[in-house]
Amino acid sequence: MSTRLQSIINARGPIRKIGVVGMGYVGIPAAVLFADAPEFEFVCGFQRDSPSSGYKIAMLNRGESPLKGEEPGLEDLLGKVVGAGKFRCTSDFSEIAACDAVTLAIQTPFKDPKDLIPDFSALTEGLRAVGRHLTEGTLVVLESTVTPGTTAGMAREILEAESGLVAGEEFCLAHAPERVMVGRLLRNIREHDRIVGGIDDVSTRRAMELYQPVLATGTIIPMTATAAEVTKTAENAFRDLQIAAANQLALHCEAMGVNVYDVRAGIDSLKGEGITRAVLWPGAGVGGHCLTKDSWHLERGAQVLGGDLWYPHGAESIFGVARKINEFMPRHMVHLTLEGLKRAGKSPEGANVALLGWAFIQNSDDTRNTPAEPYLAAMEDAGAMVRVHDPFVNDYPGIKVSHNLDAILAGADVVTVFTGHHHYASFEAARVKELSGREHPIIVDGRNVVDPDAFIRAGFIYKGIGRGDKNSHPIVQIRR
Ligand code: SAJ
Repeated sequence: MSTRLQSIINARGPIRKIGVVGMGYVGIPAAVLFADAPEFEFVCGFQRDSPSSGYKIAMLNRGESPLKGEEPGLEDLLGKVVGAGKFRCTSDFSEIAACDAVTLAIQTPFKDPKDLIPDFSALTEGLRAVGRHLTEGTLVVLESTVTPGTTAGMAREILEAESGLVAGEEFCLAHAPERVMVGRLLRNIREHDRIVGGIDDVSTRRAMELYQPVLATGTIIPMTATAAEVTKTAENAFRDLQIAAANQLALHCEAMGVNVYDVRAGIDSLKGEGITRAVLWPGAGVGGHCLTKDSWHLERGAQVLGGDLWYPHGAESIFGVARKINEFMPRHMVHLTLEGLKRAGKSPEGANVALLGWAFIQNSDDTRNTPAEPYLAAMEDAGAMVRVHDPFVNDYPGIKVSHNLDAILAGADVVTVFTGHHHYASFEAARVKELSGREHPIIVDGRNVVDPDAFIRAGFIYKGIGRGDKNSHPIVQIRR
C-alpha cells in the first residue's frame, strides 16, 4: 500500500470538488447526485463543445436535461443543484485542476465486434484532457464499460504520460462501472450496489469515499480495478448467455415439435432450497448497447491479459457461442418467414412484409443495435418489400418508420412481430386478415405476443419462435 499516496490524500483532505467528464445518460445523473450530496461542495460537468453535443452545456446550465425520454426526478434535481450553485457545466477542462475527484463516463462502442477491437477514441481523448490538468492527490474514476485491463493499463499510461504524475503514488485511479438503465437513471445509481475497484487499496478507499454519499439503499462492493471491469462485462455476458440458452432451447423445441413456453414453465416450476433455474425468454434476437458488446469486452480482456493462458485456446468460449446464437435469431426469423411463404406457394420476390417493431426492447423508442435491422436487410435481399411500423420510434437513418399500423398491414403477405410492444398483444386476427386482403397471410411471431390458434383459425399460416407445436399446422380453408 502506498504510504506516500495516503499522506498526499491526508494533506489534501476530504473530497469536496468533483469533476464529471461526459454529459450523457451516465454522467448527468451521477453529477447531479454528487452535487445534491451535502458532503460535497461543488460539481463541474465537463462537455466537449462539439457540433453534435456542445448544445448540452447551455441547456444544463439552465437546469434543463438534454436526455431524451422520461427520467423521473432528474430535471427537478438538476434545477435544484444549478439553482443552489452546486453544479455547472463547462467545456474548459483546465478546471479539472481544482477537482479532488474526476469521473469519466464516456461511451465505448465497438467499431466491429467481429475483430473484438473496441473504439476507445472518445475515452482516450477524455483521459488525455484529464491528464493534462491532473494535480497531486486527485482521484480519477472510469465509469465507462471497458475491456478488463484498461484501467490499470491504457488509462493509467495516458494519465501518467499527460500529467507526469505516477498512479498509485501521486494520484488515485479506480473503476466504478455504471449500472444504469434508461428510464431509471437516478434510482439505479441510488439503489444498485456499487462495484468499486482501485489499482491499489488507497485508490479503492478514496473511490469508496466518493460513492458512499450517493447510495441510498445500495452498498459498496470493493475489489481490484480489473476485477471490477470483469464484473461489469461478465454481468452482461451472463445475461446474454441466459438468453442464448432460452433461444437454443426454442430452436430445439421447434425441431422436436414442442412448445418452448410449456417447457419453460415446466423448468421454472422446479423450486426449493438452493435450486435456481433462471430460464429467460426466447425471441427474435438481442439488441441494445450492453449485451451486444460486453461479452466481446470480456473475451478480449481474457485474450489480452491471459495470453496463452486464455481458455479455450482459440476455440470458441461459451460467451462467444452465446453471442452467435443470439445473433442467429434474426436469421431464424427470416427462415420462418421463407418457410411460411413457401407454404403459401409464394416467392419472397415482391412479397409485402409488414415488420412490426423496430426498437430493440418492448415499449421503448431505443433502437440501438436493433435485431430487426439484419432481418429487414435479408428480406430485402430476397426481393421482398418491407414496411416498418413502430409506435415509439419516430425516425432511424435510412428507414421509414410508420406509426400507422393499418397502412402497414394493408396488402401484407407477411406480418412479422419483432418487438413485444403492448400494441401488438391486442391484435384481432380477423381484422389483420381483412387488412392484408390475402387468403392465407403469414404471421411470424418473434416475441410470443399473438394467440397462434386464433390466427390459424382465421386462415393464417403461423410461424413462431419456439412453437414446434404449431409451426406445421394444417392450413384452415375459410369458406366464403
Ligand atoms: N431479451 C430477450 N430475452 C430476454 C430478455 C431480453 O430476448 O429474456 C432481449 C431484449 O428483447 C433486448 C435484449 O435482449 O433486445 C436486451 O434486453 P435487456 O433486458 O437486457 O435490456 P438492456 O440491453 O437495456 O440491458 C440492461 C443492462 N443494464 C445495464 O447494463 C446497466 C443489463 O445489465 C440489465 O440486466 C438489463 O438492462 C435489465 O435487466 O433490464
